[in-house]
Amino acid sequence: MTAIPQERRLVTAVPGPKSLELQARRTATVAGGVGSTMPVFAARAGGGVLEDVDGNRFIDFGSGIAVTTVGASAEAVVRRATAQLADFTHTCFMITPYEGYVAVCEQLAELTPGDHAKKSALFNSGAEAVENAVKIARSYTKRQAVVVFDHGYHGRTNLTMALTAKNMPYKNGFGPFAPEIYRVPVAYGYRWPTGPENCGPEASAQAIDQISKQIGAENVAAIIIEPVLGEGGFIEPAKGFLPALAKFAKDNGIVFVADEIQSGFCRTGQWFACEDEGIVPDLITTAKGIAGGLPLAAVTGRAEIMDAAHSGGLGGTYGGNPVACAAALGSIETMRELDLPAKARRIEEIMKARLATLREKYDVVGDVRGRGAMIAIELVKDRESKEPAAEATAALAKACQQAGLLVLTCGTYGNVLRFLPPLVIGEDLLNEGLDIIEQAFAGL
Ligand code: PLZ
Repeated sequence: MTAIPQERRLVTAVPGPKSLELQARRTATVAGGVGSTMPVFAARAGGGVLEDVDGNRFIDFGSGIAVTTVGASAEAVVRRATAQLADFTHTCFMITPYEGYVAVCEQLAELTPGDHAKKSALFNSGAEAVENAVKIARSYTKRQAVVVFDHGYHGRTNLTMALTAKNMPYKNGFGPFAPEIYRVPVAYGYRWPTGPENCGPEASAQAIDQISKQIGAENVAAIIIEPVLGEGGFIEPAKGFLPALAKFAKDNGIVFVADEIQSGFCRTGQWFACEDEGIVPDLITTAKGIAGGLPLAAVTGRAEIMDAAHSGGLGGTYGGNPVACAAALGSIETMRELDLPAKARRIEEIMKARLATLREKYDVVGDVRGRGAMIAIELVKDRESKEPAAEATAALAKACQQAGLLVLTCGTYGNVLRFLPPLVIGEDLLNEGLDIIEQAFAGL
């Protein structure tokens, strides 16, 4: 493995000539519905840097949407996945099982919150994990309704489109959607009408009231929530909201599902974001960071719930592919060895300090929030009306990208700049990335 130099370097225009050439081939042959944030094609990546086909090196504040937490070519991931590739690529766990799958489930049982007996099932993508959490919860409770939240994101398959809040680009024209899905308010502190201090109790009371009156708690199989909402805008539910819903679920025999696909695996400074308020979910869905870039996802939870589905009821040809499992074991090993939760907390410290000065300087910065290496700026046209500033957000992201920093946007209103650096990024690169963000604001 050739380690990629950990430095930003721009040697051509962005995009450069080779990327433009590939772009033309892509336009001719890749479906238009598949978009890309960056106009450049990747050649290699590792640590906190992504190099394009023209030799430009970008500082990576995106991690392929919170996936390459350990970097895009972490030593232990490459070593273990390579060894597994040489042994066998696939047998299908449903046909001939193998140890790697079991070892990943053991790790999940150990690392996820709670000391109860746990079991897991492995899948290929986050959306697939969420779909299976719903299957398992329905099987266990013998109920059908599923409760999700404003600004929630859970995937692009038919069931998970129904669970996802935002119409464009995820749902528009793709219906009809799955039935028995109900959406209730979430504790979005920054935009709560009576202020962030009242938000937790008021939002949880509203959500619980709607569930009770509109669905009936006794009909609800699962409540599914991201402990820090990702695509919806890096919204940390105001304090008290998650515990109130978890308690309501427990009191009413509802399976409480934490979707930690984006927030999990060290991202927020803890192994899982729901630990922040001591939540012990009945089921937890994971993907993204779990396997250092290889496709793997899981549902982990209370053994009695996980065992509710009949034998043969859960699975899929590739679920828990042996190479992806080997990569996951390498990724988890790296997280433990480098103490990546601590690294995420350090990233938060550095970023929050720098972004606080931006907030003082520029009125367009409405809110700075997030935890660990899951940090965001919400942009507004003015602080009084909080009218979302989507155009400024897009312009800032583009300016950063042109200067050699890969940043992403998110949010229901498209007005959130989000930062998801690999947790192994060097502090120099992190600070250089923040310099570029500062310059982008200065040039707005
Ligand atoms: N649940 C909380 O964040 C994936 C998707 C971006 P898949 N988020 C990034 C896009 O435009 O498709 C995600 C998530 C949470 C579920 C998912 C779905 O995970 O692996 O993309 O299916």
